Amino acid sequence: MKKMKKVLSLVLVFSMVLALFTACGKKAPDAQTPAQGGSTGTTDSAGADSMAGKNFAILVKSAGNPYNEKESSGFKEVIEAAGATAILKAPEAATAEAQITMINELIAQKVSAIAIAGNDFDALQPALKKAMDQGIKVLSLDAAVNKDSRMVHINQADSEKIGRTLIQATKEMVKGEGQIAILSATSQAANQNTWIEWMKKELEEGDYKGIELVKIAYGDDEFQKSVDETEALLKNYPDLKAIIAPTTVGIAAASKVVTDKGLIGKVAVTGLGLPSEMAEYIANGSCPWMYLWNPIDVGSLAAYASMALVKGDITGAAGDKFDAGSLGSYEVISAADGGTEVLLGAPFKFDKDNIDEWKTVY
Ligand code: RAM
Repeated sequence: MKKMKKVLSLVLVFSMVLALFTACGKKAPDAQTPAQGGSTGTTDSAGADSMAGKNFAILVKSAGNPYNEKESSGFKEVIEAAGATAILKAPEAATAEAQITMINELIAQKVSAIAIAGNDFDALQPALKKAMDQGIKVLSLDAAVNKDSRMVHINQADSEKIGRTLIQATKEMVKGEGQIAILSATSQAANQNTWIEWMKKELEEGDYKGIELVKIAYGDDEFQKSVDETEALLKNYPDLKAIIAPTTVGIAAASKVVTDKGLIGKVAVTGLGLPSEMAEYIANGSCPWMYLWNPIDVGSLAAYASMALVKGDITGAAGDKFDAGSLGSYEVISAADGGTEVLLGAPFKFDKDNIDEWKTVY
């Protein structure tokens, strides 16, 4: 019953995403097919024999971020269904130093694989290379580490589409006029930085004469810091018309501040948000609409890729193919940073019409 509802809502969102993008005359991101989303209820136990007794680690950016917890839960479910052990790690703060300590602990534990959402693109290289030199399979998910620090990256959605879509959405929200700001995660986060680069490119290349990007602020994926940074933006730029937060922590904090200060309708918030955290802000109009993918599926796909690397089914080279259970089959492709990646799917658009269907899913 629950599964059926999930499938139905996926079909609903799939058609809405297409309809909405088409209606706006914008290039739609390749919409995620129902078969690729919301897969968490069904994992297969294929490969259980060969995986038994092995330890698979996931090391996310930081603790206390529900997005990261959902990634880890998707990872754990798939690993345990295969008869192996999942080790879930999350540092207190989203720093490279804290992750390096944890990588060294995992090397000492002789885990079979480490899936990491990197807090820095380059700084983890010595630790991750050491892991790979000892036969540990290393992959990144969510936030990539550089190509020499990983065998493959699990990318949640096309970075260019995320960046460009967020600017196009903001233009629509501010009716083509006004100052806008970005509230990001940490200044070192590779995923946010890539999306911001694409936002800047869209601003340069498109028709955005009336729009001025005044500031990029960093809330470090900490709720209170993101609140403080939002308040500073509103104080320093009293004419600000929109805040783009490409982080689930930042978008919720910015929406709360705009709501608490009575600025709904004056300052629009958009970005990447968890439906469960953003439903109230989409309902009250502080965030007219936003985007995201299924973070549980990001973790699940990383788990399937980890096992495929350990089994030797893939090496992480472009053209490698592997089975990701109910998520479907995936192919390793070349990534823009010179390494390789696996692309989960397309982002969904969440607005007043569909948010209630999603707020209980993730
Ligand atoms: C935050 C994290 C994560 C990112 C999401 C959108 O939770 O920074 O890395 O993918 O936002």
